[in-house]
Amino acid sequence: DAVRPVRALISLSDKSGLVEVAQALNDLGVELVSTGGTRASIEKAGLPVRDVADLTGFPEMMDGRVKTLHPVVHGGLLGVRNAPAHAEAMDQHSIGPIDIAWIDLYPFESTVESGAGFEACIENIDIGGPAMIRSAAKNHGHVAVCVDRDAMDQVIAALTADGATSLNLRKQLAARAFARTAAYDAAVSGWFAAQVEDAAPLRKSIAGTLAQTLRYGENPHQTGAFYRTADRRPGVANARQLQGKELGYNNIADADAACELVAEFAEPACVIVKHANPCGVAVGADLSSAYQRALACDAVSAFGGVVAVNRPLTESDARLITDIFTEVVIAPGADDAAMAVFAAKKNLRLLLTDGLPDPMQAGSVFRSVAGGFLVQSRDLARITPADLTIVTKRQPSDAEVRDMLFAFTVAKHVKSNAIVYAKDGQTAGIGAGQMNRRDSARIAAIRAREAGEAQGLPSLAEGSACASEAFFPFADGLLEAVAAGATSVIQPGGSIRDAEVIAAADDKGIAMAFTGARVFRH
Ligand code: 93A
Repeated sequence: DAVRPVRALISLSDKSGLVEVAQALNDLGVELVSTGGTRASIEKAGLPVRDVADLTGFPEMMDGRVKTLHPVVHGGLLGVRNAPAHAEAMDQHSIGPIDIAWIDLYPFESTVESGAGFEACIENIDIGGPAMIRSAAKNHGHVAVCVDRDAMDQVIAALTADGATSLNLRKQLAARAFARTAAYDAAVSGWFAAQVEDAAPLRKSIAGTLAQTLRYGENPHQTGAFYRTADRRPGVANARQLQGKELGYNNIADADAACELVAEFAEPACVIVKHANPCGVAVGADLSSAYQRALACDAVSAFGGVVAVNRPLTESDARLITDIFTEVVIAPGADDAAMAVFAAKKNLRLLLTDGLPDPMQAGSVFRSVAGGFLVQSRDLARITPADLTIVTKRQPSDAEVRDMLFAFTVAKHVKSNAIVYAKDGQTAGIGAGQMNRRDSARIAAIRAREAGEAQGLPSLAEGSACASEAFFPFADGLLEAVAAGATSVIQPGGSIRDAEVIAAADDKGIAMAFTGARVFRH
């Protein structure tokens, strides 16, 4: 199993450590063969090295695109030394064995990262390098393949100690080599898909790079990791963390939920999220007022929540937000004075996104199921006044229409069944994730009543718009909303009992609009 190497092929774009390794191999009596640039570096250090062109009998050509793609190179890497037919072929065609290959590949990933243009990225797709790495790794029975300096050091250590590489070591190196070429190809395919306008959005959004290994997943006994996709949408994955403890799995999920919702609003807005659902959402004249109004919806749930805003934060905003315990703040920016206020709260995680995710940007959403995963396009439903059909005798006022649309936008970001009461650009009560709509309507009513009580006011749902993210299958849910104080209702419509639900609305004298679009979220 031990291989005493006679010849090594070295082909590196990044020449750091090259001379040191070449010297070590030379001292160990291993002959060196290299491609143009690599050979020049070794020669400059005064060490003996052969040009691969001497072996192939062909010069490097086509701007280096073809330098090692030749039977003499691949035969030397792939030939099974103890297979008679292979040995005969090597003999017949003067193919000398190559026992060590150290190859690093053109720097495709860093070229893309640097923002280089299309042609430069294409030219940095290595063809000959991966071919050699795969040849050498396949033939690990006879060849030690190195894809980084660390692997090369392991080989030199083995040669220094035993004068040979063991099969066990060569197998480990081969596994690492195939992992490297797979990752390289994934980077190429992900980038390429993103260059093609109509490329399947799935390919574009699942081509991810590891952003962070998480301390754990949703629970401490689960592992977790965070990947960034190639579409570079502004938001939590591309945010800068300025301070605070390391982000956890749930922090990231909640920060995303908050940031995606707050980005829906044109006016200064604030969203407070707990357990993936908003507990307070409001717009205001400025962020401070939006935050105070969002907090007033449900100050109990807001404790330890995630706060998202859609404008850069100022000092006064930061003072208000740091008044209660908040886990994460995510904003497009923050001025120096605001950052100084946050800095005093060491544990608070401050994320700056330098932009907002475009709610209308196409993309894909995934969810795993046993033995597979589901993919769907992002929910791009956006309801405008023109989309509404008023189905009741009473027409809503302009203020009611504004509240309806605000409430429906929030409902799109609440787990189903979702009921949202809202008034004057502020949520009054949110009912999330119940298995029947009437319960969601009741829970939202309790929140609105308690929030009112906390401020010495009647229920915040008095005079509110009620949004339901899917149709009311019966009149009972609508009647709960009316009992809570709602004077207008917005819902998709489309139930076989719509007539019954409309009749109940007319009976109570409220205004109701159908959107025609459902915005489930599970
Ligand atoms: O252009 S290639 O795809 N065609 C080849 O035949 C080839 N052979 C080696 N790229 C090729 N390489 C790559 O050249 C290696 O992977 C290495 O990264 C680089 C080293 O080139 P040089 O020694 O000329 O600096």
